[in-house]
Amino acid sequence: MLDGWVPWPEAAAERYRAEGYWAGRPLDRLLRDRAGSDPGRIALVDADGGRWTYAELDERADRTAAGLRRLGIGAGDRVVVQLPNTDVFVVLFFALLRAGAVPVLTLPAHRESELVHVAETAGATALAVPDLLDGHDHRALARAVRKAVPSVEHVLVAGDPAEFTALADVDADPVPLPAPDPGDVAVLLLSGGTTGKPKLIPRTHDDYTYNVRASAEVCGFDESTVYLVVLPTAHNFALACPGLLGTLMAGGTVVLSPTPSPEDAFALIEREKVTVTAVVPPIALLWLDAVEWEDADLSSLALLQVGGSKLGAEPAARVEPALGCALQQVFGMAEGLLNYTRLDDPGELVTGTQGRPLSPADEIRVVDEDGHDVLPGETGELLTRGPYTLRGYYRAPEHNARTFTDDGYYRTGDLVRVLPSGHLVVEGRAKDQINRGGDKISAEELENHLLAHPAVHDAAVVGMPDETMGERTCAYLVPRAQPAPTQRELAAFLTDRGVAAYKLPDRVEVVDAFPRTSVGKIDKKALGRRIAERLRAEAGHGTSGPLRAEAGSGN
Ligand code: OOB
Repeated sequence: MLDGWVPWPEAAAERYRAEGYWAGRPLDRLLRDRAGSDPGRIALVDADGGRWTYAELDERADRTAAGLRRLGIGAGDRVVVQLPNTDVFVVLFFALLRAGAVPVLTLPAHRESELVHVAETAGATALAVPDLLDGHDHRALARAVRKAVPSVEHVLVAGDPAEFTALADVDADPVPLPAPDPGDVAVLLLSGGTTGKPKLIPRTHDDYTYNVRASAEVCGFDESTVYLVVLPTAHNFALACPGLLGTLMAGGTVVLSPTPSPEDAFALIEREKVTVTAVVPPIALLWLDAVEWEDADLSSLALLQVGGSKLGAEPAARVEPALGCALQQVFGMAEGLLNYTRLDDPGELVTGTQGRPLSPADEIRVVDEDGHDVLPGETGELLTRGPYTLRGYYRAPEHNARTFTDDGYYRTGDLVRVLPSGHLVVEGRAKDQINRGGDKISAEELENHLLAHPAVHDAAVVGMPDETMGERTCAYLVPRAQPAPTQRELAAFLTDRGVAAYKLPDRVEVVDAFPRTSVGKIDKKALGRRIAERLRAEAGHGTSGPLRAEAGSGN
C-alpha cells in the first residue's frame, strides 16, 4: 500500500463496501470490461480524426503497461503526467494503472514551480510531457524538474524525445500484471490550493470508480453518448464527472478537443455528433455568444455541463434557447463531493442552483464560523464526508489537521445554503483562493512568489469581480522603495520563477500600507471591497471595464 495518505476508518470502509458503493474493482477495469463486451465500438476519436476501438485502446494500454514495466516503472511508483488532450494521455493513464503505478495529474499550463513541487511531494520516479505545446518546450521543463527532483529517473516524451524516452517506444508485448488492491490509491489529483503550495489528493480505485459510475448514472450516459473533452483531461471534471472515464464505462465515444475555442469545439461537435460536454462558465459565455457567428450544426448536443465556478442565473437561462441543449450545473471538487442538478429537475433549480449531492451516502453539514450547524436555509461553510471524498491530502499531516474535522469531514471553504429540495446554492467562499473562471489560485502561494521579488516589501492577493471570469486576480503591494515594480515586471519575474501563466496577477495596486483587522492580520475583505469600488468608479468614468482591467493600471 502507498504510504502517506489517510484511508477511511475501517467502519466507514466496511459500510461503503457493504452498501455497494465500493465494488472492489481496479479503476482500469472499466476499459477492460468494454473491450470484452464491445471490442469493435469506437472508444476514442481525436481532433485529427484518429479513431480507436475499445479493443485497440485496451491493447495499446496493455502494451504501454508492459513497456513501463520493462523500464522499471511499476507498483506504487508515482508518475507525474502533464499531457494535452490527446490519445496518448488516455493510453498512458490506463497503462500506468495497469502497471500498478500512480498517475499524478497536472495541467498543461503548469510550469517549473508547480511541477517541481508536485514531483517532490509525490516522490515521483517519472515524468511524462509533450515535446512542444503552444510554443513551450516541455522537455526543457522536464530538465529543470529532473535537476531539482533527483527521484525523477525517467522522462517520457510524447513526440520528439531529445535525450529522453519517446512514449511511442514505451511498448512491449503484453505481460500478465498483478491487479492492484482496489482499496489502494489509484491516482493523485491536484488541489486548487489555499496554502503556499498545491496539495495532492489521493483517490482510490474504489472511490474513483464509484465517482465515475454514479456520475455516469446521474447524467444518463450510455452507449449512445458522444462526450467531447474540452477542459484538460487531467481535470477531475473532464476526467471523471462523468467525463472521459464515465463515457468509456458506459460504452460511449470520447472525442478530444485540443482547445475549448468555439472554432475547435463546434467543428468537432458537428463532425462527431457530440451529445454532451463539460465547460467552465467563461467558456459557456463564449459559446453562447459564438453561436451568433459560428454556423456549425450543434443539433446533436443534448447536454451542457457547467461547473468549476458559479454560473450566473442569467447566462444559465440562455443555454437552452441559444445552444438547443439542456443545462446541468455541476458544483464539484477534486477532493471528492460532486453536486449535480438532475436531468429532470424543474427549470428554476437547474438555472438557480449548483445541484445536489451525487450520492445518498454523501454527508453534508453547513456550519458557522464557530463550527456550529446553521439553521436550515442559512448560509455557512460546507463540510462533507462520504464514499468518494478524501480523508486527508497526501503527505500533508499539518494541513490535514486544519482542513478536516476530528470526525473526518472535509472543510470545503465554500459558503453555501441548502434549499428544502436538498439543492445547494454557492454563495461565496471562506477560503483564501481566487477562482478565476474555474482556475484556482491560492492567494498565499502567489503572495510567496511576489514576496521573493527584491522590491516587494509585502503582498496581499485578492479577487476582483469580473463579468466573464467571475473574478480575476488583484495583487496589492507595499513596495520597498519607489518606483514600485510594474505589473509587467512582476509578470516577467513570476514567469521566470516558473509560475503558471493563469496565476499571474491581472492587476497590481501599490499602497503604502495594508488595512489591518483588529488582531493585526491583513484585512483582505477591505482590500477586496477597495478594488471592487475602484473598478466600479473606473467603469462609471468609462475609462476601463472589468475586462480591460486585465491590461491593468500598469503599476
Ligand atoms: C472543480 O474542481 P476543483 O478542485 O478545481 O475546484 C473545486 C472548487 C470548489 O470547492 C468551489 O470553490 C469551486 O471550485 N466550484 C464552484 C463550482 N464548481 C466548483 N463554485 C461555484 N459553482 C460551481 N458550480 O472545479 C470541479 C470538479 C469536478 C466537477 C466540477 C468542478
